[in-house]
Amino acid sequence: MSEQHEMRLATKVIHSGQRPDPVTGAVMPSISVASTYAQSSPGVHQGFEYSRVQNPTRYALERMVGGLESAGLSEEEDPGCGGFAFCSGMAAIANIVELIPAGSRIVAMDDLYGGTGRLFTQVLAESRGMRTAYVDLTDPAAFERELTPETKLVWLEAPTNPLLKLVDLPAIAKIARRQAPDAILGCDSTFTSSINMRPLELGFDIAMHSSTKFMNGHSDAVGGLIATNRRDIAERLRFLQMSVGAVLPPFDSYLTLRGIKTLAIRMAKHNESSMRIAKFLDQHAKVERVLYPGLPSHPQHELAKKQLDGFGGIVTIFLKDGLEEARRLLERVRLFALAESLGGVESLVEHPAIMTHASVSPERRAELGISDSLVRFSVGIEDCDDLIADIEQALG
Ligand code: P1T
Repeated sequence: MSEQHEMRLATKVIHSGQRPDPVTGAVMPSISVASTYAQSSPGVHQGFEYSRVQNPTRYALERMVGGLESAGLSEEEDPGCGGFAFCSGMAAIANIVELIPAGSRIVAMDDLYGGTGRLFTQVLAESRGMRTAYVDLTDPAAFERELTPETKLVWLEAPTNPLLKLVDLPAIAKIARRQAPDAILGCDSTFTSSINMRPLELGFDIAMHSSTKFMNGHSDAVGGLIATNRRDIAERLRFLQMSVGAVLPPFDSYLTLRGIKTLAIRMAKHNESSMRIAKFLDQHAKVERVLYPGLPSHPQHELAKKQLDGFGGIVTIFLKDGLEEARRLLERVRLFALAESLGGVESLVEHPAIMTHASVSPERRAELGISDSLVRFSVGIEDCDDLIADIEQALG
């Protein structure tokens, strides 16, 4: 691993945790589909017993994730070097919450993917008595007020979905370590991928991705990834992965690993084109306001410059004319597909209030500012001039 720490990210995405097949020399792992492995005597095997527990293709992906996120665990400490692959982003988050006792308090960012809030409030509150306080973590003082010693998990996204709010991770970590030393600090890094930000390097315990998005990047596999630099968490999470069984299957593990190989060049293009599109939209007469961390008008632009290695592939706008205008835009786009999800090579656009954040109550959406005039673009890696032309014609 020490060699891998010296690699830069564009090299890590190709080589982290990878080695040629010891038998054939193949430079990519095979898709290992066997559900079980032969033993020479009961309990005597080559480290593989049953595919839910150990799978070589999944391990190759997991070691990649551990390396990308600077988890720093050796293969002896954890077979995935601190990286874990689950069958969806939601399954990854659900397993993380299994790390803390029933009845625990969670302090979470107020702006979250709708499905995450639904899991905390409509599932885990009932099944495990979890109590979640939603706080605007852009304000560390507000976080400090909500943080009790009973808090067992701090959960946030940065930038958030869909409002692209940023959180000062080292500042949050400092307060949490002082006031709630038992709390596990987790960051959903879906919007940055491992290229634009790495939470473990900023004092957090867990980085998590919906790999359905940028990490895989090709809109052809649903998955969730986790990395941790804490041995105790890795050990428990490995146990949970085996016990709960929400593992990423071999073929999806292979696709995700293949996708990650181009992550660095894809993110460079997402970052570059999104900046251009954000500037274009910022000048457009029908647009009320553009939210993009790379624009000086973003309220946390200075933090974005400090904390992010790229401003990301998502641009969110408020239109002047509300739902009518939003509908017209969403029905008229030709290259951008009107669809949920984000982070793929193809450009997507969606309406958070009706689509991804429909599970957030209308009152809560109003409080947060997820209005009917809000539209979220996921900028793909097509020629940016074509994308701008598409938005221009759709806005009429
Ligand atoms: O869809 P799944 O792989 O289970 O991941 C859920 C998830 C978790 N975290 C964030 C920040 C997400 O954005 C998502 C999924 N989001 C969408 C489908 C979306 O369009 O926003």
